[in-house]
Amino acid sequence: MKLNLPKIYPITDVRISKLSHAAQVARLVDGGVTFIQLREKNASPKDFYESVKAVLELSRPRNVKIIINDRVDIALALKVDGVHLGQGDLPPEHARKILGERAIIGFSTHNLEQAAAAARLPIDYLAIGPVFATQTKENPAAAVGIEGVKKVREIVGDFPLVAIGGITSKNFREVLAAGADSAAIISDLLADADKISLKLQNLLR
Ligand code: 3NM
Repeated sequence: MKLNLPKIYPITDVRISKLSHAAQVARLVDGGVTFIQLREKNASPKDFYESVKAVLELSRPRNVKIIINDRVDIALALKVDGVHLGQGDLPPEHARKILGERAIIGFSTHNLEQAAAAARLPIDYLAIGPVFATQTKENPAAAVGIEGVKKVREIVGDFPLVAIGGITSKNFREVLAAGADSAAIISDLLADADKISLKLQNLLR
């Protein structure tokens, strides 16, 4: 079944928010978010596992979907809703075999060729990025811009499409108008942790 993506797709970041994953999720959920990716590039697998467990205690009773970045093992261990994989992670076909048909699998792409190839994989959505310059990801690919999002939309038809990289409350409407179903956002939402809910109000309005 085709995945129905929400317009805003927040991704957690402990360094940027200076909050635990669970504290970020609590604020995001209070702000009305229903779909969140947990991204952790620094903690040990055990610490990330514990963080995910704490998040699930909060998110499950509230019906919020949680997607884990990279770690198929942790997603499987905790029966999380899904995973988001990068070009260098376990290939999506294998993640699908491990996690089963019901898991949500997202896959990052950084150019038109990768996006075209991704649309033929057993995934639920693909992400294109960075759309704009970003400080959040190490060694990002070249920004594809609004034109890149439009081209990916043309190439992938109605495949669920997330745009990521440098998206803010100022440019996210343009990104959606270019054809993205959803805008994934880290720093603009989380950099000032006390304003997460205000930022969301502005975005979701
Ligand atoms: N992936 P911000 S860009 C995690 O291009 C990530 O695939 C990207 O953070 C990609 O909203 C990116 O702070 C960082 O720019 C997004």
